[in-house]
Amino acid sequence: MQEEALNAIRGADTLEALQSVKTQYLGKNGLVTAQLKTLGTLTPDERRERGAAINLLKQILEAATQARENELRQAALEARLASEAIDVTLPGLALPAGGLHVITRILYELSDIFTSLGYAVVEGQEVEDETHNFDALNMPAWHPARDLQDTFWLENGQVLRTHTSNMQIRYMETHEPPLKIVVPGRVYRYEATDATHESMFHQFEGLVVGEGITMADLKGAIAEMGRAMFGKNARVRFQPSYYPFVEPGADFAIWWDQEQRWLELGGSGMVHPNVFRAVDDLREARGLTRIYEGKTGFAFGLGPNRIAMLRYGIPDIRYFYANDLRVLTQFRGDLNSTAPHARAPKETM
Ligand code: FA5
Repeated sequence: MQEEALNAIRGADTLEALQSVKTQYLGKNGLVTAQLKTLGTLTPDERRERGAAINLLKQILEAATQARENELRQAALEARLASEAIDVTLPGLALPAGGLHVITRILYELSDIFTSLGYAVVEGQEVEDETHNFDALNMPAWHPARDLQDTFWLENGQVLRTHTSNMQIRYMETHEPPLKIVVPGRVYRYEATDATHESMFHQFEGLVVGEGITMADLKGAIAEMGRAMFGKNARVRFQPSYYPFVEPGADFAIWWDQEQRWLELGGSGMVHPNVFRAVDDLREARGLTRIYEGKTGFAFGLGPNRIAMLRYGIPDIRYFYANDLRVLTQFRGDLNSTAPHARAPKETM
């Protein structure tokens, strides 16, 4: 019986099977228990001998059952650990990462270029009054640029600024020369949209004022920007142009080597004396010194959307603001490359 029982115990491959083997031999109605019940029919000597033998058998089977149970529990634990094992060397799940908008990147890049040339970065308001958006920029009420078609007027008589040039006036009104600033920002025009025109778009303005500033300084600054944006062989072209707030005025283009053509970027020129006069009037009204008349300076304003369209081959300006992730995620890129711009000190007026 011992051999038979031990085989059954060792052969039990689940805890349930082991339990039924145990019951079969050691249970209340089990085979070993039945043996004990026969002891009463024996002589005292036989009973002692046989009793000891049955007890020994009982102990052996109990020990074997316990050992088998330990084995089965250990195996179950190992199986569970194996099935739940985590491989910490596997690569993690990639979460979708956001990034800076392509226009933001261009504005940061431009800000960084001019910061390295000693310019301060200034941002300002998009809701503006006529004085700062038009009048002080030598654009009196009769000027064609003030045509209602071009401007979003608010009910209170203010406008959504049509260009970042408003910040030329705002900055000079409260700061003394010499000064060098650039102004990235949003502007608005009441225009039908098409592939190259939006009613909301971005501009990047520059203003330098001091003593003896010349057209050569303007060309140097634009050429420097061109080289930094488009490589050291970039060439700059100036063509005469008219803006009421500069004299002389010039549009500038950069030679786009890859495309073998000129890329019209924006307008520029020497700050018009009427602008300095208007700024001094505004300063005087604030109780500040008239300090700008007789100074010299240059200004420029360009469209960063155009840089992005041509640099990345984006055929339609409306893609920039449509929030289509299929477009935007193409410019997630390396955030480190723009980190210094994000850290550059910025004055908000
Ligand atoms: C101006 O806005 C002048 N303030 C620029 C300036 C500043 C001249 C300082 C002289 C001195 P203009 O309207 O040309 O100029 O606009 C400048 C640039 O903004 C254009 O070259 C073009 O790149 C961009 N732009 C103009 N209108 C739109 C539009 N509707 N959608 C997208 N980009 C536009």
